Amino acid sequence: MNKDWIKWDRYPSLWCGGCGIGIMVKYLATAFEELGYSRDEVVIVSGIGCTGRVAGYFNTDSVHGLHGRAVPLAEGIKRGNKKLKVVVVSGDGDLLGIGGNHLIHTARRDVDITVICYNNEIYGMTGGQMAPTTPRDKFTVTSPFGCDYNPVNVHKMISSNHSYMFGRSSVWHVDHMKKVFTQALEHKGFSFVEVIGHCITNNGLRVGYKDAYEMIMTIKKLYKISETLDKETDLGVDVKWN
Ligand SMILES: Cc1ncc(C[n+]2csc(CCOP(=O)(O)OP(=O)(O)O)c2C)c(N)n1
Ligand code: SF4
Ligand SMILES: [Mg+2]
Repeated sequence: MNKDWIKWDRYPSLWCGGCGIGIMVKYLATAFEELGYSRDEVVIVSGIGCTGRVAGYFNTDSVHGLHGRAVPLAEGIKRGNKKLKVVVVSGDGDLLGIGGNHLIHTARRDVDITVICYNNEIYGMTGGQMAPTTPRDKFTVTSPFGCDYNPVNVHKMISSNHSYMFGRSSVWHVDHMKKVFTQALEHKGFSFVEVIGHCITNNGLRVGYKDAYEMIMTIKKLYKISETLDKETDLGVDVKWN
């Protein structure tokens, strides 16, 4: 990775040791570099949350926006200057909970931006509460007997329009993650990448995981790279053109 993409003077980062957000940042920076993008043409937009702090670490123009509003902010930037590559990086709570309505409509309008969602299946920054992405029966601090509801179907949320790209990868499958980022960034039209990750501090340790390694190994075991995205544990890409 070309180190110019990251504001190294801000490290060590505020993320906990063992958190997967930094892994995602590394492979996104590598994807930018391998695609030959210049730092002047990339804008990173984030909402609020641990993942929302990503905007502050990229050595590009970036905006750390309001909670749930990263997507409309990014849409405005893109509509103002179509030459820019506008990339949203934010959390599942931010993009799919409070910001869910914006996401549905920006995707429907096929705005040419890329949205990258770090899905740790909880609200990390505020203490590990159950989120719309929390799988049924999963334990969190606010679902001590297991979550009673089905999680949102992210793939379906963004596919109202007949043109989109949806990709899912994980913090364990790093080469795959970089490939999916590359494909999403080059996609003409709306693209969304769900990165399956983990939160060790406010979820893992509180619900019985020993450490981050154990959480990442659980992701490795559960998620498989697949030709289709039939199951929510399939990693891969679905591209539709008009
Ligand atoms: C309008 C508003 N409501 C609630 C909050 C509190 N809040 C801060 S971060 C957050 C959740 C973030 O969760 P997620 O997007 O999944 O990010 P993570 O920390 O898990 O990376 C919430 C509810 C806020 N900052 N602003
Ligand atoms: S609280 Fe969780 S999501 Fe936030 S930085 Fe720490 S491990 Fe990562
Ligand atoms: Mg989260």
